[in-house]
Amino acid sequence: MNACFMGLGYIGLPTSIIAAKHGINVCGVDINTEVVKITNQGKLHIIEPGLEEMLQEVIVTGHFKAYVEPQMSDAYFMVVPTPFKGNHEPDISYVEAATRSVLPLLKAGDLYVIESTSPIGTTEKMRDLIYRERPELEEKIYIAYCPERVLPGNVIYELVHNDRVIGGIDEKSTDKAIEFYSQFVQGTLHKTNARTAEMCKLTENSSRDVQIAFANELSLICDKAGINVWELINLANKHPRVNILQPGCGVGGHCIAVDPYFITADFPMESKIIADAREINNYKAFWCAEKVQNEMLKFELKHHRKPVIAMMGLAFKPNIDDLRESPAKYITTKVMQSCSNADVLIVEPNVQEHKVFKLTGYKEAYEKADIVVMLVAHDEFKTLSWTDQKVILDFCGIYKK
Ligand code: SAJ
Repeated sequence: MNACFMGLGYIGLPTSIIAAKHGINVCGVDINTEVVKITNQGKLHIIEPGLEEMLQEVIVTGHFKAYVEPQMSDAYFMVVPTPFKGNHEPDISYVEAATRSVLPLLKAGDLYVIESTSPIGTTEKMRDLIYRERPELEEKIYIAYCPERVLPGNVIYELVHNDRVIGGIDEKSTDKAIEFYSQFVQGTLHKTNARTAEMCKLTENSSRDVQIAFANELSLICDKAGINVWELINLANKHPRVNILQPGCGVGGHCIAVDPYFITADFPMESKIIADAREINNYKAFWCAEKVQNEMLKFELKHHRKPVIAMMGLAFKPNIDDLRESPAKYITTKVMQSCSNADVLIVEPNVQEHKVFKLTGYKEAYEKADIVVMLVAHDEFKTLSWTDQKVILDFCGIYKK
């Protein structure tokens, strides 16, 4: 069987490598020629443990090759980004462009699947586009939506073991897609229709956003009330039916901070909690930046000099090197802009070098700083002991015990 994956990013690349590892002849496509070049050299352009060895293996067996243009296959997978536009409206232009580029290759009996996170109705829109441009294929190809659920850093395991939801535009499409994924997925493949599968992906990430917003809201209340929010959540979670997540300096990444807008853009009247959660989580980062600025002013008034500040962490979550949509990065930038020459030491132990931020080692920054701002709960930071000699703003629960 030949399969063509459109998009060799954080999801498309691992999925196509796993498919190739299971004996499928894979053509991986990316519009970025550099990505295609280095992928064919057996090198990863993303960070994912264990994946590079697997890439080299499937290149040697001849099951995987990367291209700039799609090649004739039996199945086509759209695994391209779906960002949002300025007003938080979803932008499905990449899905559409990828679909248009496989259109001339489609033939009767082929499978077409969208994996990209998409607003409700996208699969039906692409079905209409395909049938409009290739009317002879109407009812002759299989069209389905199958979102991914993997957590970066644990992709190889999760791609194989997580359950998946698969929704076709009709039952035979669902069955055909299930047949494909069952070649390498060991988790259960759950059947539904395309619209439910699209909404399911948005629901999963919105649910997490709402739950984190609840924790972040508690952190704001507790700060005013003089209560340790970490102790509070720990105690509340002792109730058998309560399971509150952890507050932090905001919600980042390219999924949870983005996907809820795909619901709110289409259903603004109905999606009140989902919209509020987005606002609360965005506000939390702004609030953290204000807190730091206030502490800087207090320090200056008391000591008649500017403080040295350590901004601990830039990544969007603990123990990764991914800085995209990171609230820690936003807070650090805001503090730097307002610091009027105070000494700001920036720490990110998972990144060697950065184009914009001059990085300092975490121990050195901690030692030198008057104000230490814990932004991301990286393991390294947990080795730094609490001291009353410094002002420590712990936004991510390093010292929760
Ligand atoms: N966060 C908190 N408190 C928590 C948990 C997370 O503040 O208790 C923050 C993190 O620091 C981070 C953000 O939320 O800034 C998102 O991190 P995450 O670990 O919750 O999720 P992602 O974005 O890495 O991956 C999510 C996952 N979705 C769900 O857990 C429902 C993953 O399974 C999806 O595949 C991925 O989105 C995606 O691609 O959609």
